[in-house]
Amino acid sequence: MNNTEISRIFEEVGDLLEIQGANSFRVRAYRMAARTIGDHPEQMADLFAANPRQLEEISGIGKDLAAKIKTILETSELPQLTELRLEVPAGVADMLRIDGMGPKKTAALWKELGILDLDMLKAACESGQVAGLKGFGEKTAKKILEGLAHVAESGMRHDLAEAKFLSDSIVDALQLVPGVHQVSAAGSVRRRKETIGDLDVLVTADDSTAAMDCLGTHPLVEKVLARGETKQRVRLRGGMEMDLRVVPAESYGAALQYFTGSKEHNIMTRRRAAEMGLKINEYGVFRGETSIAGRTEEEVYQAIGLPYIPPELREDRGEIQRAEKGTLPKLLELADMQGDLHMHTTATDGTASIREMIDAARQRGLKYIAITDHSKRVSMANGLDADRLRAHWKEIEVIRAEYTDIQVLRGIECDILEDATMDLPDDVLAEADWVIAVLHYGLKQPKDQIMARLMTAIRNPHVSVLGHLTGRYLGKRPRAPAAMDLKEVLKAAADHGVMIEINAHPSRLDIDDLGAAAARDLGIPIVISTDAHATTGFDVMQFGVFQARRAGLEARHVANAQEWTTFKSLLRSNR
Ligand code: DGT
Ligand code: CA
Ligand code: CA
Repeated sequence: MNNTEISRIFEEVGDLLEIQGANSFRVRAYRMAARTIGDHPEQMADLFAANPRQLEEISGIGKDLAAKIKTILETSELPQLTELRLEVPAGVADMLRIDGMGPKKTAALWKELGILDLDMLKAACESGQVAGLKGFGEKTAKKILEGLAHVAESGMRHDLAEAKFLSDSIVDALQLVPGVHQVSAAGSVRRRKETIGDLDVLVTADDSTAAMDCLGTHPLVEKVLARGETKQRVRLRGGMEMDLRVVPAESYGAALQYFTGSKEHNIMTRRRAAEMGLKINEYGVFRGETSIAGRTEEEVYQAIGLPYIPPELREDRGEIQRAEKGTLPKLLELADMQGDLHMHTTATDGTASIREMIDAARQRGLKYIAITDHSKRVSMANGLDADRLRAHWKEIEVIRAEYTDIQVLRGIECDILEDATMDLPDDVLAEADWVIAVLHYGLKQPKDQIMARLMTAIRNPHVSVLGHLTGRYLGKRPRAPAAMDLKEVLKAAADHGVMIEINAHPSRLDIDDLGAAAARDLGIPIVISTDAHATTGFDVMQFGVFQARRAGLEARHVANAQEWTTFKSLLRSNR
């Protein structure tokens, strides 16, 4: 169990306790512990292995929670959570996935109206029952219906970070099995799609038994759903499912190509093969009965007259034509990233100090960063007003002077208010090295108002970049993007020299791949930033890079993949 998984267990305990109406201090203790553990730079398992007492000494943990962490580390589960899951129906907990529904509203619907799942909730909204409930009303009922539609649309998909973690863990375990030769993730995880339906893994092996036994008894596996000669399907902890396929070595490349997909890309490769008088399937490329390729993916693509196409591009978005013409992009890589331009400190809702964030960034080899705490509208995060922000910037100035190998920009993540004004006055923004303009509130406003707000930010001469532009959330608690004419926003950004962020947080990935490609086509420099709220927050950069690769971006398209001197020349103050 890693910190993320332990953190998720505590978070779920907190949610279920709150739905049950437990003491708010108790609920808060679990939530805080979840966050502390999730953000902790060292693994709980390592701390525990070194000295079990160390867990108790972490601030916000204490004896009681340390004992629970011990149980989780030793047994991979927490009996308390198992009990809570029995007491609170799964369908009730599902209501938390609806945008705007917290534990309080969920509890009211469950206890007052006896609503047990999303279908019952939909019916109760439509019949007016929900609107009639104290504290709800017409508007809330309508919002819940919209949220329900969005949940239904996004289905039970999981975010890439969770899926990739599970997939990597199992690939690593399979690699150690004697007699297993090649192992690879396939499917949407390999294509780095932002959300994942199920996991797909391929192996070649002398005999399939050992590989399947390894998977069947893996600690992350909850249940073996089916097992045949060459295919096994399992359910993992947390609900994801996975297909393992054992394939012959001479077909490995063909199977990897086939099961990596996408289905749409495969339709195009199959069509192309047919036009060449060939047949392509998961066993190989065939001329008549004779296999002419199949051992490697390179060989498969070569057999149909194409260079290797990176998995991230296999979505039938013109990659076959580009491959044919030899114009595939040389995709951005994680190692290209030089800077990170969106992060928080203890001045607002971060858990690390300015100095700790700078040190962690240096350790990761970053050459420049921007410290961008919240503006005052985000009162929940203790957002900064002009005075506090200026004091914060002073502090950054003093600290950054101590460093010669990293540039530290004095930044701000400034809210664009509901009435289409900026949360901080122009004279303050003018003093910043880096201004991220964002929408946090009023995301459900009508399109015209959202557009007016974005235009305010774009026309502001001090705004450097639009952060997490659409405001969407992926994963367990999905939130729809704000209504906007994206093309028009991007055109205006291009005209006014405003950059566009790919927020690398796996539950945001905002702007998405298609949006990033559209921005690139308009010549807008893309910035990929982590939005780190802790020193460990830098680790999500990879997910931003994956999204950029899916957009077909090269290093030259990404502002913070440039050397400091080049990046510096892109700053507004230097133009
Ligand atoms: P997911 O799991 O919904 O996130 O998406 P994928 O792409 O992983 O889809 P999945 O797991 O259903 O299948 C894995 C790959 O197998 C898929 O990307 C392409 C291939 N595949 C599956 N079914 C078909 C099919 O009916 N036709 C073709 N050509 N390929 C298929
Ligand atoms: Ca899949
Ligand atoms: Ca599958």
